[in-house]
Amino acid sequence: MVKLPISEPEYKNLFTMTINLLRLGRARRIVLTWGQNPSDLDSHLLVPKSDTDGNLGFHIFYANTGSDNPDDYPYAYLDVDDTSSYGPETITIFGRLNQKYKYYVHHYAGDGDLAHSGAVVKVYIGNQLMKTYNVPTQQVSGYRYWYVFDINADGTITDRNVIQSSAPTLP
Ligand SMILES: [Ca+2]
Repeated sequence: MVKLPISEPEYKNLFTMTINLLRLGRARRIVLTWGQNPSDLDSHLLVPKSDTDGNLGFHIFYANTGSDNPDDYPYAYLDVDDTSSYGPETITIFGRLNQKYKYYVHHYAGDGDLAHSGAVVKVYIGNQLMKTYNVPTQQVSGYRYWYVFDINADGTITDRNVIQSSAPTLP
């Protein structure tokens, strides 16, 4: 019989921790930063419905931040709502559902507009930088949504990168 150098509960804890670290290593992180103005940009992620539940999808934003438990739908969460310039705001996606996601930024409050915000969105898988988006520099007055990208059902990313008048919606 093999004797473990640690107790069974300790072993189970170590196992769970290791699995969670592996998951974090594959997690996608979407990081939004910006300049001084406007003071409050917001990160939004539209998560499709789960494969098993009959839900209608999930809208992650400051008032509905998702779950930081990788086992719980929507398998994604927003860490903070920065309201006083610069960011960062980070949305982490632990597990990807095999349907389309949409990510966008909303100019919620503050002077100026998106095109002059200096906003940048970076997408990482683990610690590897996969994509960098700079906000378009042409602004239509009153347009407050920067639709940045989709994550497709197969995991590839489709660039959108447009400033528009309304928020994207779930399919
Ligand atoms: Ca914010």
